[in-house]
Amino acid sequence: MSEQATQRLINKLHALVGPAGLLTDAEAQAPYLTDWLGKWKGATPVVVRPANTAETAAVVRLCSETHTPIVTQGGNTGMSGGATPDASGAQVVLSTTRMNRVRAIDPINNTLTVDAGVILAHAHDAARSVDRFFPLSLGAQGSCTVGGNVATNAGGIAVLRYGNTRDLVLGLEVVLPDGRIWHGLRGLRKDNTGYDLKGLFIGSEGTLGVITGVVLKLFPQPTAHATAWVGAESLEKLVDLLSLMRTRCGERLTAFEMMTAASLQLVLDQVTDTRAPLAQPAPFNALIELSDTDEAGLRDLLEESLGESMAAGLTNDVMLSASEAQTMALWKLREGISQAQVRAGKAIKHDIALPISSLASFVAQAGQDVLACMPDARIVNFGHLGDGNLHYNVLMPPDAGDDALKRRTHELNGVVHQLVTDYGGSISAEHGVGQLRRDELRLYKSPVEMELMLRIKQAMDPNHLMNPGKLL
Ligand code: FAD
Ligand code: 2HG
Ligand code: ZN
Repeated sequence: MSEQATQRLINKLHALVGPAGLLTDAEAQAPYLTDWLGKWKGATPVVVRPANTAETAAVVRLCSETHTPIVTQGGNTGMSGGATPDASGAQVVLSTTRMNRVRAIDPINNTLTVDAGVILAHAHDAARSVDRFFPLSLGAQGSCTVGGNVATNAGGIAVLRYGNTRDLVLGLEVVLPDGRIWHGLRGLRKDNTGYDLKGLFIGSEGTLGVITGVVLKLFPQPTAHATAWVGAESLEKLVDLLSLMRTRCGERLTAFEMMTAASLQLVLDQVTDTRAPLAQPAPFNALIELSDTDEAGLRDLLEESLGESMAAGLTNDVMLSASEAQTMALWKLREGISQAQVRAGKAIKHDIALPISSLASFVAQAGQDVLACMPDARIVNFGHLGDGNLHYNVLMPPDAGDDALKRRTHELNGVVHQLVTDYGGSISAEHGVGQLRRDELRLYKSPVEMELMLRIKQAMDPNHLMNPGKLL
């Protein structure tokens, strides 16, 4: 874009959103031009921050008329580079962070309607204010937005009980690529009036439109929790324990998170104020949580189930949390892994999903294949075992340069993702495709699936202005 064209665009945007809605200064723009991991960097003529849906529609219409590409950004906590503009300097960043109103709460219908820029933790607070519960829970909940959660179909630690974001959304309001607004903010549990349009936008990573409003499903507030940390000798045993816990505890089993000894050690080394929960380190660990609206028998159920698992030889060490402070300390160990990895150096990340029954066999084979390819690899394997979702990350030696990282990323991705595919898994479980997996996607999805996705994109965004270079 020429300098004059850029200035004309900025002037017109200024007329639409006012000075509070525009960032043109390099220092003010900086946080919007790189991601949480510091992996991607981009440039933009302007960060535009509309205050509401009408302003968003006007901005998108202007961008459509001027053929200006848009990168929508929420809390910028994504891990696949989806919210970072490219380096061309031609892509406008549209930040949703000023759209942060709770629009309506209906405790009878069990729904919460929010602007897309509402921070996830604020959605939790809003639900709690009417004695209801919104279950989506992830380490970034203090800064990610509900719109970003929908756009990435975020998962997190309660999917086992409540499902992914897709299962928690009843309605959407979306500004389409030509600036029209789709008013789909329905709070209905049943609505068979044709194609599931909202389903198209969930997980679309900003490539089909800008989500501006969301109707979320609410649940009864669980008032009782029982939490334990367990150690196991093998992943097979942990998977069997998961099965036992599901059979014994049913819906009360809310979280079943796994981390290897190496993942736990990383947190203990890198995050202050943490200590090992078990006296003897175990090769595989699980953080297990039960929850219910009724305290009666919950702790006993956890204790009895874990007693049974010890008798069956599935676990060799168990620590039951005795207080809320202890529970928080256990969760700090689990949630501290991402930050600990960043401190420990460069990591080659794999966010993969497998059938739960194949996890142990996959991990055994992947360990051999990765070490054969990179003998000095430090595998940091952890994740949401209850959903079959592993964060199978590989830490690079501290002295590895950018070229080595690039080469090894390519090799390791090939090894890990081919094995994932052989086991019937997914190479992108919960973080989204973004820039990270875009080129690999076409290697692992069938030509039919790719063609259908491209046709949908072409039909909805024929000028390819919504988040170009991401996902497809
Ligand atoms: P952004 O990062 O701003 O954007 C992500 C993508 O969504 C981009 O493609 C962007 O264009 C698009 N987008 C954002 N808002 C909109 C909108 N309103 N309309 C259209 N498109 C939009 N993820 C999990 O799934 N599970 C986890 O357990 C988890 N844990 C995390 C822990 C940490 C410490 C961190 C840093 C991240 C974690 N994440 C996790 C990843 C991240 O938090 C989620 O992907 C989250 O949903 C992103 O929300 P956001 O608002 O930050 O989106
Ligand atoms: C988690 O489960 C997040 O903690 C982040 O999804 C995973 O850092 C990662 O690889
Ligand atoms: Zn995760």
